[in-house]
Amino acid sequence: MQTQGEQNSTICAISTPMGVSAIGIIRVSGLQAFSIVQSLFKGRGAFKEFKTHTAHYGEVFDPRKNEIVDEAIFLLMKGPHSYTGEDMVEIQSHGNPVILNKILSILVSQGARLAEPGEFSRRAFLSGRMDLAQAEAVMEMISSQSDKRFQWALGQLKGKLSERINEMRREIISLLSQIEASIDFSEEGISFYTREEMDKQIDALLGKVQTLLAGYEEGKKIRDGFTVTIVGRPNVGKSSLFNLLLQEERAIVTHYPGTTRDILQEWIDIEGLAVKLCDTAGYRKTDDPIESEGVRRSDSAIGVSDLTLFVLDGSEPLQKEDMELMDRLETIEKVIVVNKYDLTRQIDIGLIEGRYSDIPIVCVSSVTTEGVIALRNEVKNLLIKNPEREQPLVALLRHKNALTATEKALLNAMTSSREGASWEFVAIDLREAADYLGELVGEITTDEILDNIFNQFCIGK
Ligand SMILES: Nc1nc2c(ncn2[C@@H]2O[C@H](COP(=O)(O)OP(=O)(O)OP(=O)(O)O)[C@@H](O)[C@H]2O)c(=O)[nH]1
Ligand SMILES: [Mg+2]
Repeated sequence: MQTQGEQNSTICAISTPMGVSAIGIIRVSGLQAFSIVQSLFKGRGAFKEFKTHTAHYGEVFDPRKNEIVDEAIFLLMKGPHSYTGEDMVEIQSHGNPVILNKILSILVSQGARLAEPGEFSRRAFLSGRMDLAQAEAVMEMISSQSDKRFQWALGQLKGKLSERINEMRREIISLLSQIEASIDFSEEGISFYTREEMDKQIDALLGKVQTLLAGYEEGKKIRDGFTVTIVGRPNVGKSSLFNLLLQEERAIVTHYPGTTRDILQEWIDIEGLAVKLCDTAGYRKTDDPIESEGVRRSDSAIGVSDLTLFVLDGSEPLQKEDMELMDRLETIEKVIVVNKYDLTRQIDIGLIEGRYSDIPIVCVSSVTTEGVIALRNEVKNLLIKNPEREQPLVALLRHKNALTATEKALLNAMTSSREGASWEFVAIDLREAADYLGELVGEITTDEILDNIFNQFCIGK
């Protein structure tokens, strides 16, 4: 928890990664930002007279030693129109850690304090520049490894989720004021809402909350990544397909059946989605203890997958073991991949289509790469069920928990209302629902919640 003094102090941090680079950036924010930076600025003009959002060339001067440290560009932003909402300066010097640390130490000697992780964003939240869900989006954007995750985080930063939450919260508050009016005028026999009207309104709100919650599983996967596992009997070309999708000769490929014994996992990008791709040991009944363990491991990998690529060898007729494995995968979402399509076809595709009519089939060659684009598209379409989603996506556990609590409070309100409980009881549950939504966007918050969120940020953000 921060004291008032700590919150009012001027903070500084290196905001670029530590290492040698063309430029490095130091951020300074707070009431004294301009006067502190002025004391190490050797250039034309004075910070208190500069216009906001202007850049100034100057030398960085160490008043303690009376020496020049570097040349830099000083970007000045006056509060409230800055990231933190306070007066800010960004010093762009040469990207050498020795220089950057030297500048930092001068700033501290002149009265600034080293920023804690996420403190710039915390100040942005406290000054009302962004709400809590938006502040969380900042961190998500920084750590995004895939395009889809980045797009989701950007949508949240732009307030997509917050708007929806605030809208629902306003609706609940308006219901509450109707109830209060009904209570106030109840002695005169005036009621502003009938029970049916109230039920309808609560039901509509519940629907909105449940729609948001329904997107959580997909949102979580977009954030954390999907798992796709390649399965099939030995020698059908699983490892060859794994290498092809990975674009790297990662797995050992030989013409000996039973080559892969352990599970190999690598992250790949499938049309903007982060996917953990797993190659497994070929499925067959065997007395070899190593291979049996491989098959057992394949089974558990399949159990935690979002999708399996069930590989068949197109240059051979369908085998008993293929069908046995297919039965084992009955409840698992899958794509049938007919591999070795460059060779003379022996497999009867019509037979497979007839037998497994509801499972998509893609023909590929791991040698010529034919069909791989179609396979990637199929995988993406199966992982993302609702590409045209208009609803903001909920992907953070904190948001899911707040929405689940809101849902529960609304259900309680609904039960009270239907059972004819007094308006006061309905109001208590509705007030609770509004508070949970308020927590999500940070209208209602505690230092503990803020510490939990911002401590996960990096220093300098
Ligand atoms: N012509 C042709 N050969 C392929 C293709 N895919 C794989 N092969 C060959 O098939 C043999 C087996 O390939 P792997 O990728 O090791 O097969 P696997 O399914 O991983 O085999 P196990 O690890 O033993 O279960 C190798 O000789 C590959 O070169 C393909 O699309 N076309
Ligand atoms: Mg293999």
